[in-house]
Parts: sequence; C-alpha cells; structure tokens
Amino acid sequence: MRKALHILVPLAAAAVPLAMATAAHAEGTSYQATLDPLNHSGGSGMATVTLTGNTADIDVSWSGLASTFGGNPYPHVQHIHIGGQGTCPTPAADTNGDGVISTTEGGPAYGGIGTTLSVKGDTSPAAGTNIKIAPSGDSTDYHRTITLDDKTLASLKSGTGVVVVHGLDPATLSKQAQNEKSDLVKSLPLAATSPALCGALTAMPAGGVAAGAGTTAGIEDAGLLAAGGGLVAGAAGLALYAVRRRQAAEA
Ligand SMILES: [Cu+2]
Repeated sequence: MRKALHILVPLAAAAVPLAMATAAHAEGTSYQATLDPLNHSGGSGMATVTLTGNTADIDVSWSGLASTFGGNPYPHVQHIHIGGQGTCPTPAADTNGDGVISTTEGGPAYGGIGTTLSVKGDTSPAAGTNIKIAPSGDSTDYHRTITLDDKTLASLKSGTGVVVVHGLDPATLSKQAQNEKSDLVKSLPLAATSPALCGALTAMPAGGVAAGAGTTAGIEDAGLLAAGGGLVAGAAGLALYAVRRRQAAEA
C-alpha cells in the first residue's frame, strides 16, 4: 500500500505541468476548413486560422470560381460565419425552391457573419457585402492577420466557425434565379452574394498531444481546450491503470 502511494504522488505531480503545457499550446491553436462547392460553383479551396490569443493568422486559398462580373474581376466576399450549427447547408436548405441556396437560406447551418475576410480595412460584419475590399477573380491566395472579436473567438472555440466564400456565375443559375435580386443587397443580383464555397473550421490536434493519436474525432465538438484536458486526464488515467495492473501482478 505504501509502495502504491509513492508511485501515485509523482504521477499526480507530473499531470500538472502536462496540463499547463496543453493550455499554453492551445494559444497557438489552428483551425482548418476544406472549402467545398455550394450551388454547383465548381470551385474548391482551403482555409486555415491560427490563433494566438485573439490574433488570427488567416490563410484562404481557393480556385475555380466565377472570374468576371460586368467586365471586371468578380468580387468574392468571404467571411467567417458564426453562431449557427457549424455546418454547411445541404440542398434541402433551398426553401424557396429556386435552385439556389441563398446566403439567408444557408443561415441556420453556418450562422451569421462574424468576421469579414476583406483584403484591407474593415473586417467587421458591417463590411460583409463591401465588394470593393473583397478578393476578386477566379482564384485567390489570401493572407491577413486579424484581431478577432469575442463572438468570433467563442464560435471558433465551440466548433461553430464556418468559412463561406460568395459569388456565383449567373449563367449557372436557373432562369428563375437569374432574375432574382440578392437577399442581402437589393441592388445586386442573387448570384452575386450567394454562397459558392463553404467549409466548417475544425481544431487541428495540438502538436504536443501525440498520446491522443486516434482519439481526435471529438475535438471539433468539444473544443480544443476541453478535448486537450480530456486527453491529459485520459493519459494519466491509463498510466495509473497500468501501475495498478503491474502491482496486482507483482503481489
Ligand atoms: Cu459569408
């Protein structure tokens, strides 16, 4: 019995720095999204958000989207959407049956605009439809460091941050949809603001938590901090279990 206590105490002490290291590492947490086409846009891409405190290094690359609009490079507004279900809409989201999932129809899945991924200036939701500061053309390789607000941070950490890139080639829409106005900006056609790419941001496993290999499936739902804590507790629990088994075998 005395022998068992000697082994338990150092194990408990070892768990403390492990937990602290995990919390510190979470400050550099990366979230990643594969951007898949919506509304048959034909495009694809990737997005990475690396958080240090409330500072986010954001990389977004995509290609295959509409290239021109009225003879100019096609502006594709892009955002981190927050506060929804943390998912991308399915075709069932097209509630008015015009063949296009509008930005509003996709709302229940990906939520509202939390941060505008503009190329310069305002990154708040207010800049959400400002096509003058949106990336443009059929592809982009976007990098910007942005200070995220509390709402976007909270959504990322709870697994409900979703990157959405907007702007469809009107020619790919049904006749009915080609004649509709945007649900967001009445002066624009529906195609201009409808979602073209979407990807849910999921936390990447932290580099130092190799013990958790194979058990990362729950991270996107639990949030990295909680999952990291769980992994540490799990590892300590396994070690204790092993010690007990060994002692039982020796006895
Ligand atoms: Cu958006």
